Amino acid sequence: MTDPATEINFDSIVGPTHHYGGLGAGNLASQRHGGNISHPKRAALEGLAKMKLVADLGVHQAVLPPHPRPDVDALRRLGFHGDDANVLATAHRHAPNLLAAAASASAMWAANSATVSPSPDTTDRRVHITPANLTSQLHRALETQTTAKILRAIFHDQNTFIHHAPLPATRQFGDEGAANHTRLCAAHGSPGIELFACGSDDDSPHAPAPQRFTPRQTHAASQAVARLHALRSTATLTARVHPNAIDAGVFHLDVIAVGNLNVFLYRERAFADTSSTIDQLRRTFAACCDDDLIPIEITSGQLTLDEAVSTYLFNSQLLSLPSGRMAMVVADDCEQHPRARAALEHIVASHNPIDDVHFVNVRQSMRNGGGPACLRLRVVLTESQRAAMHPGILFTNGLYEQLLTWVNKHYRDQLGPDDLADPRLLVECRAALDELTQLLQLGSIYRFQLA
Ligand code: SUG
Repeated sequence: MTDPATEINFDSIVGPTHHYGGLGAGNLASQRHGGNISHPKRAALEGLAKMKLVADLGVHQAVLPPHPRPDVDALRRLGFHGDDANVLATAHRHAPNLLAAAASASAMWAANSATVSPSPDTTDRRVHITPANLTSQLHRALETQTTAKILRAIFHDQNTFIHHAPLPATRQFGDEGAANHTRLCAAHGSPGIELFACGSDDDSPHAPAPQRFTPRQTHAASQAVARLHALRSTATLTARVHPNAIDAGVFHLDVIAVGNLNVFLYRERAFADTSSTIDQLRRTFAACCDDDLIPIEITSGQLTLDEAVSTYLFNSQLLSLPSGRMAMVVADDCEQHPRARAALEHIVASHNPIDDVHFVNVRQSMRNGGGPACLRLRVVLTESQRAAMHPGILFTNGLYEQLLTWVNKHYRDQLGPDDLADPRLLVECRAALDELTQLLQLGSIYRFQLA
């Protein structure tokens, strides 16, 4: 009997401390908006509305809970002491950048939480999960342990899911998770090929490197994840993102390419050697998936590199619908941008399975460099594997209503840099997360709940 597989989009609920810290390395939007007033309630509601849209399209949707912030334990590890209020006040006075990092709600970008390889791709037929170490920046590196804990709580069945430890937390193994990983296949439940993208490669020290921004994902990290996940080497590819793209603000592959099933949408010169990468993808896909890849190239004439980064057209969710066709969920910045809109019209009009575009307002996240695709982690599971995961996180209309009430009850309308030191914010955040774990029936997953 067949056990059909489908993709579940796991979106992180935007946390109550969503703010603009100017923290994102190589991330132009984050740098531009650093210090601005943020709107956490609006951000969380925008995220929920996107989840509702995806669920209403008939695509499986689930949630990940936010992380407790500000992370006072991290500030204590950096030498701030006293009670929580004192830790926050002294960090605010002496190192506001560290407080901003410790308060970041960056776990909202679930695409960076982990790399997941579904069972048809792995030689032991289990689902492999590696939380990203996110070593490139402090605020993101603080996510890893909590992410690992949350993923273990959700995917708890050891016969089905294998949880690997994050890679060693050194620059050599800088890993930013699924944002640099694309799976292509003929059907979700059949063996696919996995493309890993990196920004630097110790094996090719003479290859041109970005001059302005340090790449976040290394070749060594991608290779280690591929090994851990027991992927077939013949079905695994690594490619370097073009150094000029990284310098223009493409800090993850998902800022310049997106794939689903047999479709790969990318911008010309996304990779250091795009034509050879696409050629390799075609050949590997044909050999492993017994089907033809449909590459869709957007040219520089259609969208310049700067336009790709400012509109985030490629940071769209490319979804398989129950009808067998595909739809894109796109940031509404593209709707306002005539050339991005024209590129989307061209995609829909061309001969490929994509025939619909849905615009979403995720502007609070976009101002920190996170579009629709950044906000979700894709997990392909068979029906029986889905039954083996914690059900409380599945997005239903009932959960949606509960989450709306929960956000409206607990979230502030706005936050500025000074608010991060307010000890009441910490208390509010803990109360909110404590209630959320009950809503999601996750038990006590946060350290503060064990104290
Ligand atoms: O790592 N922004 C995130 C955005 C991550 C987007 N994810 C994907 N492309 N998949 C980052 O740069 C900004 C936080 C701040 O500035 O407050 C930030 O971390």
